[in-house]
Amino acid sequence: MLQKKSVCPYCGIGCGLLVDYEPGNIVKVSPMVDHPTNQGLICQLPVNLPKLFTHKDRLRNPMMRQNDQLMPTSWDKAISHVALELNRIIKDYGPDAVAFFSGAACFSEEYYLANKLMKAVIGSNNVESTSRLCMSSTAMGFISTLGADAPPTCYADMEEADLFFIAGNNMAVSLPVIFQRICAVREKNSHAKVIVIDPRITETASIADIHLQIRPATDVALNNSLAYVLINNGFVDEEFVKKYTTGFEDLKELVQEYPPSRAARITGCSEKQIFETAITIGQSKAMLTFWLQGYNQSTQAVFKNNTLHNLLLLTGNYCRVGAGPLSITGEANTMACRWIGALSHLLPGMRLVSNSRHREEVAELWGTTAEKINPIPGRSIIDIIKGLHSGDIRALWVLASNPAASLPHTEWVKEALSKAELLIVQDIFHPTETSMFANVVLAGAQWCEKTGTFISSERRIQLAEKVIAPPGNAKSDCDIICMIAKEMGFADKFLFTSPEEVFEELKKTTSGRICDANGVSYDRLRNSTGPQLPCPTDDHPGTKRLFENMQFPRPDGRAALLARHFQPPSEQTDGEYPFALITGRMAPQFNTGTRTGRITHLDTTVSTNFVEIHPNDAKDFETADGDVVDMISRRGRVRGIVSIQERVLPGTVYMNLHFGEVMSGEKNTLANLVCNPVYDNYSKQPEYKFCAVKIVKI
Ligand SMILES: Nc1nc2c(c(=O)[nH]1)N[C@H]1C(S)=C(S)[C@@H](COP(=O)(O)OP(=O)(O)OC[C@H]3O[C@@H](n4cnc5c(=O)[nH]c(N)nc54)[C@H](O)[C@@H]3O)O[C@H]1N2
Ligand SMILES: Nc1nc2c(c(=O)[nH]1)N[C@H]1C(S)=C(S)[C@@H](COP(=O)(O)OP(=O)(O)OC[C@H]3O[C@@H](n4cnc5c(=O)[nH]c(N)nc54)[C@H](O)[C@@H]3O)O[C@H]1N2
Ligand code: SF4
Ligand SMILES: [Mo]
Repeated sequence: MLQKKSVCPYCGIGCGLLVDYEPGNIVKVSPMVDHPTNQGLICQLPVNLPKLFTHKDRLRNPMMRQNDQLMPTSWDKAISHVALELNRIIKDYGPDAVAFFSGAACFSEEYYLANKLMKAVIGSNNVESTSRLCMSSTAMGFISTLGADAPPTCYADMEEADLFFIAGNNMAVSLPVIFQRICAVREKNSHAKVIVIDPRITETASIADIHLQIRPATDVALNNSLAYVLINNGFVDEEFVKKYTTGFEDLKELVQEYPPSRAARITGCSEKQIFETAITIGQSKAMLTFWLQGYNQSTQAVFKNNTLHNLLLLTGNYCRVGAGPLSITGEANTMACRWIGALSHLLPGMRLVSNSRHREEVAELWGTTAEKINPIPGRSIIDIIKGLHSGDIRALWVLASNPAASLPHTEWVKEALSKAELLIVQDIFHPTETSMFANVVLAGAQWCEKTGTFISSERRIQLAEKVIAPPGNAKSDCDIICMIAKEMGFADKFLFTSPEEVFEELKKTTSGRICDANGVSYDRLRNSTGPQLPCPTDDHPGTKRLFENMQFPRPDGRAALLARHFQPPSEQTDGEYPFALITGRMAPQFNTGTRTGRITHLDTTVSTNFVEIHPNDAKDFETADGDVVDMISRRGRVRGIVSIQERVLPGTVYMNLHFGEVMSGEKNTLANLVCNPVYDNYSKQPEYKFCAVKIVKI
């Protein structure tokens, strides 16, 4: 048996994996024991990966729509059609009529190429990735609080912390390896404490010393109240605040409006619990905070992030061993999407399209002029969907994403996709909810069938190499993007013959930036588990923690304490729509389930979607376990089986996001049918975690 080391292609923790293979066949995936991230740990998702390589739905050839049917075709025909149509639409309607949207499962090299083609050559900033749906609020939180989208901590801080503050993150399900590491710390250190903030009694809450079962969308009020108690009870690290932060007086004044008595009314947590939580924070020696979609997928998402940073800064828990914000990203390469600039306002190397110096720097590296790069940020993905409806966007190119299932308000999204003059879907499977709408489907190679790099949540860059050939005529996403660029007439900027050559170019865009990767080469990565960025030179060991000198990349060098008021979510429950719906994840499925849903073993654990409802509400609505109900919002209707659970708050209901029609075989089981396509104004991340619904028995 042959063996190669690799990196997990699912979540953003970046666990090191060993792939056992024989020629043409992936046999087994197991955890690396000597990997600093997972240290021999693994979750169930990658273990089942070998089954994906031989699945009957794997794309082996590109497909084109003929007489309203998608039929296999040759690469020549598919690429020539894509290039002709893109060029026609650009000529007729201008470059802004074209948009690109990707998931975060691809390699950094692939995002780099697509971004270059769109922003440097086509001249459209409408480049988006699922980082928008997942991490744009965290990114804006970091930018506003500390001056750059630069997560400062590392996983090794977990073994040094004595308090874990876990808010809006069900890590026992979604980030099992991180959860296992925290459980191990707790076993070793009886003083280490866990605070969980979640409206549900989650698997993660089962290890909590304090669980605040907060009303959904009210975290800003809670965080302000915790700051109130810290400030008014002498728990502020005054020297730290004075030397390294700005904004204390404004924050102090604002939080006086959030005494625990008021916060208790807003959040539903008790005054005593709020007080006890603040005291626990104040007394801890090293607090590490985790947060994810319970914060990020909300119209107050960036404010939730800012007010959490406030708690760390007030107590001096920033950028020192064991303390600080440890932000874990969702999909494998979300961090790279942010740093490589696969969002509509960004350029590679943590630069902004709106900054003239940044445009000049990138234009020089891209062999073009700064004028070619549009200074106005492009559309967010929700605004791209609006653009398809209005006719401002005519062509959408989707790479490794399934927006027909992952975006909120499914019928509205599907209607938009069907209006596109050109919908290109580049995936590894067909059908997906999105590929069914495509004019052209491009057959991509998946993990282990191509080579490239991932950047993990702790800024570790790692190489995942090709182990077997892709099936049939499928090609790497790098190759496909280059073929399209060449056919459109831009061969000179896409003369790459390997992902390594792309990496060598990409690297140059990071020089002198926080994401500096100039000390990284494929050879170095082959022989190591990868350094943490920045890593500017060949002999640099990488950077475990950022800003240890407490100099922050804001104009005054200080981190900002930000005074942010609480506001309710954009949609309210009322007599007609009495329940607040939360959507989230379960362990055996990943996102829209195009991969995990196809593995029979996993698929059979739960075969249809369910609605968790509190026993009191179930009594009021006369529903029983196993009843089939429809949940109806102001936008749509979704079906599920009732699961009566003490774990949800009365007045809230919970549903998984995973069950699209391809997985369930039914058109009405996807939570996004009812979700709300409104977003946080600062991050443009949608509010997946709150919408008003009613329940009717079927
Ligand atoms: N098995 C598995 N693992 C995954 C994924 C998967 O699909 N399956 N997806 C990956 C991806 S892309 C991501 S982004 C991560 C997501 O990982 P998580 O963010 O942990 O997952 P979610 O279940 O979406 O939401 C987390 C929690 O937020 C809570 N919540 C909802 N509203 C609020 C609120 O207003 N305040 C607070 N404090 N909490 C709230 C929910 O009750 C839920 O328990 O998981 C990654 N890992
Ligand atoms: N209601 C609700 N909706 C949500 C969320 C929620 O909590 N609630 N969470 C949101 C979040 S955090 C996220 S990250 C998004 C995820 O949204 P998506 O990224 O749209 O969902 P995935 O299911 O991960 O889709 C990834 C696609 O990439 C394909 N793929 C995998 N590897 C490759 C490859 O190497 N090449 C190519 N070409 N294709 C590949 C897979 O087959 C799949 O179709 O969903 C969001 N949607
Ligand atoms: S925890 Fe995340 S990175 Fe680690 S094995 Fe599971 S899915 Fe992969
Ligand atoms: Mo995500």
